[in-house]
Amino acid sequence: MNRKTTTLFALMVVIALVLGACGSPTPADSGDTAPIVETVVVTVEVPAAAPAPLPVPPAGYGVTLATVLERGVLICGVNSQVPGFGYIGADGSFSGFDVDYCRALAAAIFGDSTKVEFRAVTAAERFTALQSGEIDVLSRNTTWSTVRDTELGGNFVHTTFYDGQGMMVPTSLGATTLADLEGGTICVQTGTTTELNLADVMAAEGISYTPAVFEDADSTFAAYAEGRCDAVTTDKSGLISRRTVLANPAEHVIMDVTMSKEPLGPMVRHGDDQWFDIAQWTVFALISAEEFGITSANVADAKAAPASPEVSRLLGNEGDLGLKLGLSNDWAYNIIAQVGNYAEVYNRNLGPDTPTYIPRGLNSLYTDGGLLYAPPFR
Ligand SMILES: N[C@@H](CCC(=O)N[C@@H](CS)C(=O)NCC(=O)O)C(=O)O
Repeated sequence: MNRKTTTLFALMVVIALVLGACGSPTPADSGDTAPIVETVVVTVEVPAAAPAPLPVPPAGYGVTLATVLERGVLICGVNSQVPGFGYIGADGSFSGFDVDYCRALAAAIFGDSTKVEFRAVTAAERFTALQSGEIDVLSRNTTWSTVRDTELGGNFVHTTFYDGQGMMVPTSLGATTLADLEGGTICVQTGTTTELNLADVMAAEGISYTPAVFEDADSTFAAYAEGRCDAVTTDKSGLISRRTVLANPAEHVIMDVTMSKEPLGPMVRHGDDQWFDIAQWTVFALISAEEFGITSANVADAKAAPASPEVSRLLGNEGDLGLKLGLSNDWAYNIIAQVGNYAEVYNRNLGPDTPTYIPRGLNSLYTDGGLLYAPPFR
């Protein structure tokens, strides 16, 4: 045999059989309680080895980050008609919870939260915009579902807002349950989970109704405001948001009914795991910062004197977590310094001091009874 082999190691297997431990029955008649220890030495011959090659990244890996870096700006698909989540002001500027996620992603990539271009997309056009590469990421009150995750070629990162579908009616209608809408007309937007859930829930409850279907939120809620339908349905967040821009919000009530689960969060294209990781860990950096009590106001102090090794890694003092994502090591520091932590983003857009106030509820940290929980930074 001309193959050069080397004995690399001898594997010593020490098998300790401790009778009576770990549930092993002690023979009743043994009378000997000393553990029996048997040592087996096995010599294994393996080829003089070259180091194992690193796994080859699949085609598509890294393409998105490279494209975004070369372009010098992130293109984020957002809503423009839902105040508090994605809204375009009279001056053309975008604001909202989903919009701030885009800014956080830009801060992670460029160290500059302003290097983002917002592209307003309707419900119906959003997935094509992502698939075609017109946008790098979709951050637009979009529900994570099986078909979107498979057939529509998307990957959802961690949910940023846990929601559920609701129903709004004029207070004067006096309707408090879905059954009260029997025979009525319900305004709903096309290209949404809303449209599909409405059909499911009403069929399951045996309630007949006529859907009035519209292309975007403005036309849906305009029809509702004109009395062309008895009720309007969408995510509760959307109802709370759009009620604030009705002529007289106090004349409309959101029923105490939850028709579905709507986990809303950012979506990226299939096929680029590096980009997915960046989008995903941007969410976790926001949540983690809230868990650690790190805010835009104290992040510089937290970096100068980190309270724990994990904070040190999160803020890029130790380790190379940013480099592993393909970013600089201060990526999370930049997110927190420029955009804030999850609570700051939430409160800026949906907090008690905003017109679109939504109590945190399920969107609280797990330590406060919510569902937000970031994996370890290590
Ligand atoms: N979360 C649901 C519904 C999202 C949705 O598109 N909601 C409407 C009603 S609030 C909306 O945002 N419309 C704004 C627009 O089309 O510009 C989904 O992902 O399908």
